[in-house]
Amino acid sequence: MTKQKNNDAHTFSRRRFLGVSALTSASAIGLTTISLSATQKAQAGWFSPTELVQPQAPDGIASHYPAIIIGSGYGGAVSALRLGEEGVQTLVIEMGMNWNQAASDGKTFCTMTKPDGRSFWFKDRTEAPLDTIFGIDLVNRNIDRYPGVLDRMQHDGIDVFLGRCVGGGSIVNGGMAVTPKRDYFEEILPNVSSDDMYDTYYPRVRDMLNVNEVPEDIYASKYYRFSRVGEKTAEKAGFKTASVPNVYDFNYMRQEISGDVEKSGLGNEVIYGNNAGKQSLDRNYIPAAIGTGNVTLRCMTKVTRIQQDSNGIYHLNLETINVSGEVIETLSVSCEKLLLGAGSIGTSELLLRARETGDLPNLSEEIGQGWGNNGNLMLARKNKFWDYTGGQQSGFPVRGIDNWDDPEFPAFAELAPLPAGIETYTSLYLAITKNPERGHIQYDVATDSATVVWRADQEKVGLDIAEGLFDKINAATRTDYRTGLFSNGTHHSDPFTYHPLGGCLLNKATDNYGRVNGYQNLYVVDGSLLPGNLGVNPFLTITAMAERNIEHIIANDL
Ligand code: FAE
Repeated sequence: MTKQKNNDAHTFSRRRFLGVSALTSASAIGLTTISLSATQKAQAGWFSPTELVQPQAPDGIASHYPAIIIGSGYGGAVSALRLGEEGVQTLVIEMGMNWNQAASDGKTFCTMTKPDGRSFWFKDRTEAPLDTIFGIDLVNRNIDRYPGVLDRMQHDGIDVFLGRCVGGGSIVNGGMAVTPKRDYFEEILPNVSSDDMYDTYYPRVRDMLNVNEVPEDIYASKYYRFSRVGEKTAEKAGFKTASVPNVYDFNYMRQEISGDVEKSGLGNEVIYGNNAGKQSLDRNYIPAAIGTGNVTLRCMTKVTRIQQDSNGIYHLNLETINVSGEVIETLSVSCEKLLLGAGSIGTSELLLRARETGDLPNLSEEIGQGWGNNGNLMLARKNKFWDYTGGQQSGFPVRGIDNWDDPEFPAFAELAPLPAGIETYTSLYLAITKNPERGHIQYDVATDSATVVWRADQEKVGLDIAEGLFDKINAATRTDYRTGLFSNGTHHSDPFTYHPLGGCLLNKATDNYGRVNGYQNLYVVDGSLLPGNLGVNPFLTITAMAERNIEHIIANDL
């Protein structure tokens, strides 16, 4: 084991640089295994090539690792970097693609207005959360089946959107990096020191993810008129608004406005990936992890089964697919420490399958419980004609209506863009309501997959809160709701979430640091640890919690 922990900025940026070049060159020649070559490691001077654990084929992986991480989203990426810095040879397994190569149009990712196969995970047609503009079918398109970045999973009573690629949700999300209110954090996670989180881990991850706030000059531009109108109408009804920090680089956006660079955040590049200004995980944690020389990433490879032998070693079955979705290789790998970062649903599915099929029979009944949609729903209002919102809008939200502390209609409602290219006089909101309802995830033997169970009456609790709030805005501004955006003919979305949370709750299915009850050396590191409603968008908390937990695990379990 070769320790390389060194957090200084120079070392970090050198590792990140090496990792980015490894990701880019692997993407260029279609490799699914990405790590620093022995030559790069030797050139970097960190250790001699003879220290390599096992020789690897150009696109192969070793059969055994001290640590394996499933999933390359926030929880997986943080854990990979910290284990790599500690000198632990670690394999990260990711079912989605590594997106580091421009296609024939010169772009890595496609836009929301001209989607193609790069947008969705093996679908024939896009399934965007908004279906129509004024009832006209202008949003969704037929596409080629391809391992695109975004997935929409239909569950029992709710649809769940997920990132399916190297970087997980960081590639497809809106970049909103919000710290929860401290008193609410203490209420929902009473066993986690809020001093540690608010003084150490939240600041650390804000720094790592390059979180910044929109400067006044950009906010005053036409691209944020929709947001200023949203603030004005909310304030007219007596509501407070709050700044929403983002990982989109606003210095880059300023150059987009001046025309010095091509439009990216201002060019409809959001939920199908962003080609320039967004600081997703493939630009920070993941390349820095690979750059330690101790982390290997295997993409297009799904973990299908987890077993443990009598020596406590974990054995994983893997399937590698090609871009048509055909399985081209089946593999098995083993490890001493197994970390699950496959997201709320992916991690719960793997553990439920292992429990129900008898592979890991000592897993507790808590697996699959406590799932929540973070109170998510979308809703639209009309504005007066003088409150036009603009046909060109930034794709990255920066303000929200903060009504969280209201006992009657508690919600944090983000002022979301609707960059339709034409004037719509519409305010769109992504509301996070304080919905206390919880669903669960169950394993279906017949389909060998997990399903979220969420009832219509559970959804209605959130909708009632949101409508209570927006009824007041409509009354104060003498406006009404907007239909024609959602296929159900109403002014709000059908049950869906961008923020699946829970399924392996901290201090219920695991201990206070994500160690899974019933097994040694088995850890959960992602959003499945967190209670089903955080009050704000979740990735900052998932990342900060992963930093806290892996630090404790490295100090105590290695
Ligand atoms: P996640 O990022 O989902 O990563 C899990 C990874 O595991 C994925 O890459 C999967 O492909 C992979 N995986 C799953 N199963 C397997 C398997 N069996 N084998 C191998 N790999 C597997 O997990 N949050 C915010 O805070 N702010 C926002 O603005 C925001 N906007 C969003 C917009 C959209 C459209 C979506 C979909 C989400 C948004 N989110 C936002 C949510 C956020 O991205 C999400 O909470 C985190 O990405 C979850 O992080 P995890 O590490 O839990």
